[in-house]
Amino acid sequence: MAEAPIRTSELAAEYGLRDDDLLRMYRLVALARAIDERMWVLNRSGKAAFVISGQGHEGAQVGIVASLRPGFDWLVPYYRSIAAVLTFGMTPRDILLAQFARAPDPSSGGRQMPGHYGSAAHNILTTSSPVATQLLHAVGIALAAKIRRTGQVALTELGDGSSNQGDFHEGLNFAGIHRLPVVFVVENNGYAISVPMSLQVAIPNIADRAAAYGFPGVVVDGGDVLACYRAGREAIDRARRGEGPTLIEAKVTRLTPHSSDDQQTKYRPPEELEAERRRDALPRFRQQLRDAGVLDEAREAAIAAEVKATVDDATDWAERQPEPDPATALRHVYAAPEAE
Ligand SMILES: Cc1ncc(C[n+]2csc(CCOP(=O)(O)OP(=O)(O)O)c2C)c(N)n1
Repeated sequence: MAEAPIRTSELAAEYGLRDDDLLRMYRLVALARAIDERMWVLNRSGKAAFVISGQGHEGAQVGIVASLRPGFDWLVPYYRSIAAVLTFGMTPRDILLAQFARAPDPSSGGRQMPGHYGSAAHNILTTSSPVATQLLHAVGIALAAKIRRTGQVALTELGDGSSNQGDFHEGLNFAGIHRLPVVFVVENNGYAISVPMSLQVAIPNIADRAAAYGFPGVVVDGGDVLACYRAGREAIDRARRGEGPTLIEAKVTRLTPHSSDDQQTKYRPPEELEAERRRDALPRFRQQLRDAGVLDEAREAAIAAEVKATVDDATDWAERQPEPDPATALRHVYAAPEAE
């Protein structure tokens, strides 16, 4: 059978993309959502101790990270970065290994709590629990890239609440002074656990803080995958050209409680939760691709079936993997001699 020609719809052309790029992004958003939903099922059925979710953040992450070069640039994630690490090369099996805390888990060998993604093989730095510390790591990586003239870009993600930590301001200040190749992505979901934006900061946009450090701050609708793609591409290109950092604030929505240990109905009214669903990137992107003639029923069904099979495989396979050997409990805690 002859291969179907690669189409470029008007929508794809508007963003300098091809239809298969759009479909790849759509699949990643759908895949991240399906993995996330599976993690909650595993938690509620007693198989996974803890879940911290990226539901409502996927479109922003896929769109923004799409312009990084996997295996060359650096991604410094946080606990909601499931879609970002998938876009940058981690696999659904990798995510599920972390969720089950199994020995082959690339993030930490089953040692960290779930949601602390990392992969040495993919230039994804290990996630650290204290929020905003990752900014300083990304700034350090960007400094090294500048000194070594590698052309690499570091991109880090964080929440709105994390932008009130001292680390955030120190990191942005240093990056601004030295014009480092780093992109800061604040995924503003309106809450830091139960604390709403209005009680966290006295300004409407976190992006405005970039002005104090001498580089652009950009606000983007985090439910609009292609707007995020454009913002990410511009920031990454700018960093690679040596023009310095960008702060992107993606206004996203948090569709789940803060974590599996939280009950958001205690502090979010039902009308708010209902309204938030309308901002979700997944159905919006699906409709956009249907309207543009990129996604038809058959394609949509094929992607859904493939995503389900992939998540089932990752779940069953990861669950069968061995737990870490207790004798190795101190590995990665203390520096080991080089030749052991
Ligand atoms: C330094 C530090 N303080 C407090 C915590 C506990 N904590 C974990 S997540 C979180 C909320 C962070 O909110 P935000 O940055 O808006 O991210 P979100 O979880 O909303 O995506 C807090 C306070 C922490 N992990 N580290």
